[in-house]
Amino acid sequence: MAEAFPDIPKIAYEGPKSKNPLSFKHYNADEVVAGKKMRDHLRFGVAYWHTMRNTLADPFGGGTAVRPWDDGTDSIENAQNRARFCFEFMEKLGVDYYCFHDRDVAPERATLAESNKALDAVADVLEAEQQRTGKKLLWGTACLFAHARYCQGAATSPNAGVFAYAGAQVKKAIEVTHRLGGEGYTFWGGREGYATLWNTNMKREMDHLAKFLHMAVDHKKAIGFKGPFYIEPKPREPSTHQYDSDAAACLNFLRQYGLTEHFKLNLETNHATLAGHSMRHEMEVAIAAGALGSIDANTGDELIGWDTDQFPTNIYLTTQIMLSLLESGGFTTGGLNFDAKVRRESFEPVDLFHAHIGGMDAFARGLKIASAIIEDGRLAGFIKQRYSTFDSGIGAQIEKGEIGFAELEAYTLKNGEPLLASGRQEFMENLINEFI
Ligand code: XLS
Ligand code: NI
Ligand code: NI
Repeated sequence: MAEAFPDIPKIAYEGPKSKNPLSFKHYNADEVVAGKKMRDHLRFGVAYWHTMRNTLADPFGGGTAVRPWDDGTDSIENAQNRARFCFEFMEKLGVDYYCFHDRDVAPERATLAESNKALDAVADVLEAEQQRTGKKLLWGTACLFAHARYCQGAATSPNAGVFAYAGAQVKKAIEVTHRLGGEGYTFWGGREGYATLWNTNMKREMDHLAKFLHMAVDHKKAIGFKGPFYIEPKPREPSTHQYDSDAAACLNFLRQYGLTEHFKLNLETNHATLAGHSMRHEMEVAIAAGALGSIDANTGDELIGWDTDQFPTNIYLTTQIMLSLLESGGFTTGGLNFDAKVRRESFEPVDLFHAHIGGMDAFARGLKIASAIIEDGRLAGFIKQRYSTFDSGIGAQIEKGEIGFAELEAYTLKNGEPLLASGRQEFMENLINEFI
């Protein structure tokens, strides 16, 4: 089989002085930073839907992507070839993981049985390619938002037949993920929300979503799939409001319906900002609940109010992400999946390389900077000091839960006005910039 990227060699680390755009300036897979190889900290993944399937259409115009290896048909053969080319891409790029939706890798057919058969036929190739290359599946998922039957939701559709179809589809997607040794499985409920409350019974829809997720947990146990389930929060788009709107809403939903122990979160930068949060905020919410699972690494545009899914290049952003990640102990099953697409103007195959190389280098720098900040210790030292009144005396008693309002009143009557220290925000911002 001819190569998809015949002119592109394996991308090598050439260091910061290199002027070769098809080289890494900072990502050096086997270099040890903070006690671990960079590849093991970062666990990069290629998003099949963007890299292999996105035609780069937007609401104002059709696709522009030039992908000579794809014959444009929905034949099984084309799907299988595409799968092989995805592995060529990962090999040349030196990325260890990939993620897919069932309908990215294989075409949807007229019946569930035929669609499942198509998926199996492509999974055969994915499995063989994984064995050939050692590449791994970070997570799988089911596309419950593209087909017309899901226009009013999948697990939250008002139609029980649609709920059933979605369940059957997820059953198969989990099985295929399991077969391919997937390290996790993601639920992103793009249409699990509403377009208008005028036609919606929110309570009933949320109850249904919870039932659906419980069924998924039961099935996972039944087939022995050990990887975690992830919920991927997003506030809206395509729905007006998505029930999994942000990390806190997801965690509350999971808790309310007794699902907490079975789910972690897959956080996406662009979704965080759409929800009115920073990515670091979302990460800290998840980490505080012991629920950080994986990351969809991308970024939005400050001036465009939708999920533009751009490749992350902002070192300040990657530093924040890596700082929270390192402080939390790093990934176990998760990774940095580039849920990102090249711009519509960047239609050549080589642009896929530029995009991923840039994202990988940006995260490599974020990792090194975050590790240097931690090693330096001043940031953590300041924060520790800032809360030090809770380390002893009345503060320690509060944290231990030993006292109540009566003791606080007695303390305050005796001690009067507390002595407050500056928050030093500008000092801290300057300190971070020392490292960037
Ligand atoms: C869309 C989501 C989607 C999920 C997988 O906004 O990011 O791509 O990651 O279904
Ligand atoms: Ni995503
Ligand atoms: Ni997204």
